[in-house]
Amino acid sequence: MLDTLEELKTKALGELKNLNDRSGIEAWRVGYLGRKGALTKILRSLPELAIEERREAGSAANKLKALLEESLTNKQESLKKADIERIMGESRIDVSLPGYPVRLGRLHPTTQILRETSAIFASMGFEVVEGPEVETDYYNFEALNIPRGHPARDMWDTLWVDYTDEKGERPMLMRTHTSPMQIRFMERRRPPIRVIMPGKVYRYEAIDATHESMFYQIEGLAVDKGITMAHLKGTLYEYARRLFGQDRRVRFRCDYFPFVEPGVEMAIDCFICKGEGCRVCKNEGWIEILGAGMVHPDVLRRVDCDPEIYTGFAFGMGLERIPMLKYGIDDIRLFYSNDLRFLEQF
Ligand code: FA5
Repeated sequence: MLDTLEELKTKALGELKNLNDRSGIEAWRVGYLGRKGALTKILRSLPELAIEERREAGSAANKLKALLEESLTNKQESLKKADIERIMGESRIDVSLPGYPVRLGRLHPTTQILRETSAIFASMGFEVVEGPEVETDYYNFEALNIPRGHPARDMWDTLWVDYTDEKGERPMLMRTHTSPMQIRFMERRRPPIRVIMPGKVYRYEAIDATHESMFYQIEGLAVDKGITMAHLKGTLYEYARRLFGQDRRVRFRCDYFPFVEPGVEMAIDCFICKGEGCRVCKNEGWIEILGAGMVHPDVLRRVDCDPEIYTGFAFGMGLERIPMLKYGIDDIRLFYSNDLRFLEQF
């Protein structure tokens, strides 16, 4: 019996040594240690042996069982380790390498200027309010002294919303300026009023270096007792100085807008040619950035505000023109064409 056990040991360990796959190892286990395995059979036959032989053979068989079980565990462990090494080698994971840097986004130049502008006006006591981009004819034109058929409608090439009301008219449009917010705000609030109202506006426009069909405006409105043109000029001078520095020149000239009287336009000297004339300023030396004026008495009356008691100023500024001036950007089309080479400079 001892010889049989010795033979079994040599055979089993020899076979196990050459095995390299899980199914082979499992077959080996079943063959030697399973319910009908070779060693199990020997262990079961021990009671048939004579008492002397049984003791010796029993001890040897149990030792062999322990040896085979331990060898099996070792083999399984080394196989697992080899598997891990193979996977690590294949996918080349080096956990000690630093990770990829996270690319941080940044604020769009329009957003940056909008925030800077809002902060400057806020420091002068103006609040910030937003309004709808799809407007009615009433707020965009009628309430601003521009009735149907008025030639001033030609100043704003309008994108109309494809909607017809019961009277067969098209009353909805994409707002062409932020001025409708003057009416919306004054309908709800009594003077004293100091507010800026930024947002997108839309025009059916021939696009060039300084004209887009979608751009931002900031509307400003101040209504109170005793507001004069001097307040308008002082406020806008202060804004220009804070944003562009003391040496920038500012020009006010008479202009016409039906909802202000008198009306002006404000321009800043061209940053490219320093006033000598170039493509960007269309050889004028100046770039117009806003329209402004004293709120028309009829506009005040329309919102139940007595023009004998209250006066006010309003302005509407093209927002993209501000970073163009500040950073020397010579084409407005760069703002919304999503070119990272441009956007990453801000
Ligand atoms: C208006 O839109 C008036 N609502 C401004 C106003 C408000 C006047 C309050 C009086 C009182 P205008 O069409 O000129 O005005 O536009 C105002 C500014 O928007 C311009 O000075 C210019 O800076 C900018 N702007 C106009 N058209 C474009 C365009 N196509 N692309 C980019 N900016 C533009």
